[in-house]
Amino acid sequence: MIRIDVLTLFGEMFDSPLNFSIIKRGRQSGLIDIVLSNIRDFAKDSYKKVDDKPYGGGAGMVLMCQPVLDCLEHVQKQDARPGRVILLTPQGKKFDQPTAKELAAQQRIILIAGHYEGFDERIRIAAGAEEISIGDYVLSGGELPAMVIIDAIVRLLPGALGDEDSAANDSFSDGLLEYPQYTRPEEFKGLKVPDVLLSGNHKEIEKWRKRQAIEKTNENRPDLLHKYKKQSRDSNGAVKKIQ
Ligand code: 4HQ
Repeated sequence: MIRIDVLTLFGEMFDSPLNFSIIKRGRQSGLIDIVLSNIRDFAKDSYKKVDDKPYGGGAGMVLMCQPVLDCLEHVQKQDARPGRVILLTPQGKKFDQPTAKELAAQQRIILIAGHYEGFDERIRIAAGAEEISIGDYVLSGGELPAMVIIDAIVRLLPGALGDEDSAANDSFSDGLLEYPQYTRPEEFKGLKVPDVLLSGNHKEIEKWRKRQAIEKTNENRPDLLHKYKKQSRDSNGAVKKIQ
């Protein structure tokens, strides 16, 4: 069972996301153990202070080394497995599906979420932490990024998704966005389901879906299409035929 620790000042933010749907099922069925710890419990003074002004001046507050590192030491002692320590920060490496797969293969992960403030750099150094960002925008805290990462990991654990679902067909699994899907009725307010999907011709359906996936990726994520073309080159360096 994979263990994910989250160090945070706002554990209540996790209550709802961790208790619905696939994450709830994953916890109930023993696929994953999620342990929240409150950094403020490790504050030393009577005000429970965990942050302070930045040296050199500037706006905002900075999370102090002592409460975060004491909290980390405390959770590390709870389990013999060392665990990768990850700071959620916009300065980190961008989170993506390959990273989710890599993390889903770990035994233990420790996520550190700061709220409002950044981290004293010595937290990263002393903890031997990696830094991960979920995207190029600024949030008010690392809690939502921690939840995003947990969600992406849990659904990749063997047995987390029902039989009918599969992580294999997801967007990104082959480097392209997913093709468009349709369900009943065949016509809605004059909008028809493409004939090919009703044809029963599986080869033609497969070709149509591939073409649509490429068009969608070209339109919305040309950056992904460039990667896809590179990965699709054969041993002679020629681009494999896209039908
Ligand atoms: N923040 N990906 C600032 C983020 C963020 C992101 C988390 C805001 C950390 C201190 N984290 N706090 N984007 O914007 O991970």
